[in-house]
Amino acid sequence: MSEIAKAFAINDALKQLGVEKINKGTSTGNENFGNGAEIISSSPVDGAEIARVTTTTADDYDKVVAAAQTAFKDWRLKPAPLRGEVVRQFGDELRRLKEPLGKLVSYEMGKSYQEGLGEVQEMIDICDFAVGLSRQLHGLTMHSERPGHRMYEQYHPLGIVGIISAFNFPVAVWAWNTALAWVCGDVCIWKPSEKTPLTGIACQNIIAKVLKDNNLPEGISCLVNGDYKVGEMMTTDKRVPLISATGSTRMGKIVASKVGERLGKSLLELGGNNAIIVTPDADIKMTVIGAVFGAVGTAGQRCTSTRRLIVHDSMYDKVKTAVVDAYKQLKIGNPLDENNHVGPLIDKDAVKGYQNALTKVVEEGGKVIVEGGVLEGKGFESGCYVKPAIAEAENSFEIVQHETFAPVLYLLKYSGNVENALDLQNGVNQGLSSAIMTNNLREAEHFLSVAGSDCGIANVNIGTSGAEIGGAFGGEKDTGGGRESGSDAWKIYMRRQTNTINYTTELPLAQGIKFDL
Ligand code: UN1
Repeated sequence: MSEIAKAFAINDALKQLGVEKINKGTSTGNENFGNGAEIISSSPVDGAEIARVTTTTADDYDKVVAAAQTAFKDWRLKPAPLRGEVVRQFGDELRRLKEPLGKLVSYEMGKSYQEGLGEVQEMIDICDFAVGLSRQLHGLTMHSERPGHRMYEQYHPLGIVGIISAFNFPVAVWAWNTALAWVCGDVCIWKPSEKTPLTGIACQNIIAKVLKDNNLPEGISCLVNGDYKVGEMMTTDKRVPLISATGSTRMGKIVASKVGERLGKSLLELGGNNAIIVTPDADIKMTVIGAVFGAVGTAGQRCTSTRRLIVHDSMYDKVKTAVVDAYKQLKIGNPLDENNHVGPLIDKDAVKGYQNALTKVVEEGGKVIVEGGVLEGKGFESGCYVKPAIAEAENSFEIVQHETFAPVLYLLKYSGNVENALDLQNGVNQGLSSAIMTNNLREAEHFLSVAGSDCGIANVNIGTSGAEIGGAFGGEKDTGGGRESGSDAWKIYMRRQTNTINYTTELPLAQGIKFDL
């Protein structure tokens, strides 16, 4: 074990979470199994192996689906507020285990400990939200056009929800989905990223205990592990009516077509290419904080990370100097040390993607103004630590159009009015998050109007990342169109049924059609 891991008492955290050196990566709740090859979970923090997790074979998968189907028959009959009570208990367990789980998230994924704790907090928040929601799964009552008829709608659970999550938010995105799906009466099968399998086991252990303590059937929460082949078992499986997938646009297109082929539902939360527009009326101090956190927080590995800064020409030099100066203050290193701002990328492939972006932007005519580079030497043995970089670029560059999951920020210039900035901002295929920095009401409202940002998230005087759970989260265009988390995102986890009841002795037909026998 490395000095870093020792100092951070990782072993204690693993013990508290019940994860071991070798873990069975398939679980129906009471039973853990997994007969497939092992995945090695290693930490990008120090390059050390944390543990191994066995993957899910086709037979294992069928066993999981059978347990989930059985559990659904029971779970769907429980009153929704009772399901909410179970989610409340899950939230309490997360409160109790916030520190060890936050530590494991940080160590396995490489984000700062503060962000690891923040991620567990998002899980707790969505549990609280779901508990309230369990008493609010409302449908509407409509007026029938026929006398003596009553029409209303109700929402029923779908059945099995398949969740495919990404490495960058290894636990929160699962919780957004699963906490809502559970109160809706669904059961879940989760495939975490093969880059962060251990946090998945830790979460499954937490919920399995809650379900057991409540004498609930196993199978309400299930876990599978493996690469895209295990994902494909889920996406092609008619027994799984909804697939919620988070990841790249490339992956999302494959998921959408597989699920679409069988007319299943998919909830897609895919790539972003998020911009902050900085207008002549922007507060520079706020702009710098928003832009720098957005670009380098989580080492640029959020789907909401700020990739483009679109600055008015009258402010350009000022903003450029302020942001470049701020980058000079950044400390890169062990993310478990609170003094550091930027931790490692997830793995060496991500480092390659980062290097490629910096080469490409220069090839296309851009100019690097904050040099990047891979850090070497003591503390950087994992080979995953990179320097956050900034390049002046054009929106039309191929590399600027592409989402690179790394701390590379492109500076773009606009002139004239805010419409010109919006043309740039909307001029990419992705449509997740967007922001404007301005104290000008007209510009702000225009940005939010129908002619403004085309993204699922549009913020004023806030950066692009760090959304709260209360709003619906997701985006348009190549981001996939899905909405998770707050607002009425719960509706995708349920099927809507329209019910019309005739309490007369006649049988009038709708639209006044006569059909007399
Ligand atoms: C993601 O990167 O997939 O808004 C999710 C944010 C976080 C969630 C990001 N609350 O940045």
